[in-house]
Amino acid sequence: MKYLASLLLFLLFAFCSDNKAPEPVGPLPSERQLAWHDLGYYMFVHFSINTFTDKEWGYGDESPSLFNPSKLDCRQWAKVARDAGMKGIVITAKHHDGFCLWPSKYTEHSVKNSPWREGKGDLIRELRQACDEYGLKLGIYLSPWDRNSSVYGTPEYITYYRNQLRELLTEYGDIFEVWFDGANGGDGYYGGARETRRIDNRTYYDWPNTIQIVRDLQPNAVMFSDAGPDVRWVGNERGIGSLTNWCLLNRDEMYPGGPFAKILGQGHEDGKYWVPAEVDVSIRPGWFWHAREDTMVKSPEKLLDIYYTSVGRNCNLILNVPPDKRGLIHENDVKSLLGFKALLDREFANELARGKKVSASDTRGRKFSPANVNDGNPETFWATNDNVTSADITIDLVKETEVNRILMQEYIKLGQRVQEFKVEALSDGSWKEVVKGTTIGYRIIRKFPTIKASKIKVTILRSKACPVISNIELYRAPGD
Ligand code: FUL
Repeated sequence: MKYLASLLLFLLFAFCSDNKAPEPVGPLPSERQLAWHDLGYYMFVHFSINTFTDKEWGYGDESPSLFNPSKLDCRQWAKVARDAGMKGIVITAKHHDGFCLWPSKYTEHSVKNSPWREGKGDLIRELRQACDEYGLKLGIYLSPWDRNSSVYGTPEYITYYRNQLRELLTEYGDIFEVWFDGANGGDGYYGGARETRRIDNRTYYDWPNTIQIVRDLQPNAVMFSDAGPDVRWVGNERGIGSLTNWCLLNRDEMYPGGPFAKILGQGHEDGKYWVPAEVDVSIRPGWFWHAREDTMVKSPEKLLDIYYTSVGRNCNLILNVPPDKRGLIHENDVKSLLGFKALLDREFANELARGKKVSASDTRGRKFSPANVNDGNPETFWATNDNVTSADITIDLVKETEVNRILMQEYIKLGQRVQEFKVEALSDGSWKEVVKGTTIGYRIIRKFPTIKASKIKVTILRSKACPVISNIELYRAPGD
């Protein structure tokens, strides 16, 4: 009897330790950040008075009567976004010129004094409805810099800014992202003063209290700025994420508009907070629509390159598509976006790893089996024992198969861990290195020249703690 009890205890212990998940390695993503990671790719819309004045930065003295789109149709924007595979739209509710796309109670400088819909229009409401119809999330950009406001530069402006933020966060349903731009202060109309006003980026906006308003009113929204708090700028507007890309950042050392481009790309390996990078880039040279740029829309192939250097580098992609004077996304942009979506579908049509036999040099226990990396379930993962920070995992493709892409994901709920890895292919009887890399994080997708491989081996060379890999996919994309 005593013997039986000890045996049961032993078995129970063995079973439990076998199935004990690794301890997390902080910092960790919040729920709202996890939901954001899953979005991957969404639309940015720059549309305002600049669309009608052919400018990128309005001075702030533009008459609202200039805002008069003849065929504005947010449903067209949403349909294009949905058809292009995007998950949401972030709109410039107010750009630096201060003109508001919704009838704000706090200013006359808005659509309510424009001829559009005879001053009764509310573009944010129309976009909300269109997003709902097409299953998209809605985000807002509210420029902190306001070249129209007479009180910009004084404490009164902060109250004005927060009042507007409250309007946007209470009257338009769920907001998934709030975009705080880094461009700040300089010359402007400022209610007729027509002067230069400088502010101290670090202190003027009193960000902690503004951030709290967003948390209180939209707890599920992430906030973007150069320095987070939830999502950081990637440091350039060319569509390029860094190959080494930690989702971690010592954001206390940073502030919007500061000189941090390189750090923003790479993040901090030992950063104190989870603040992943977002790549913002425009489909045209400018952020706003200009007739002369109708022929300069990025090609589907260029957009695919950008997808690889953003979504493929552990970033989200916010792709700007500026509607024209009619209030419609121009035909050339639509064509390019749909062409890009077709390329994307072709690129990832042929997944080769799913269900194939997988083995690893070390495994923590049954629950964390290597087979978890290709079961299609993002909640299961392969993990090694605690003391093992270097290990390999091999997918057996059975027969020699052409491969040229690999997608990998860490199970980031337990933190970002991998510091260095390589990928090899067993081809013609020998192992050939096809990719060398540093970080993985939420997701990376790497290209390599097409190779005929019977096995693909991923070796984690260095990791902060035992590696925790939730997904590996292999593709044979068209072309080389
Ligand atoms: C910049 C702004 O100054 C541009 O006009 C644009 O809105 C871009 C996304 O961010 O900082």
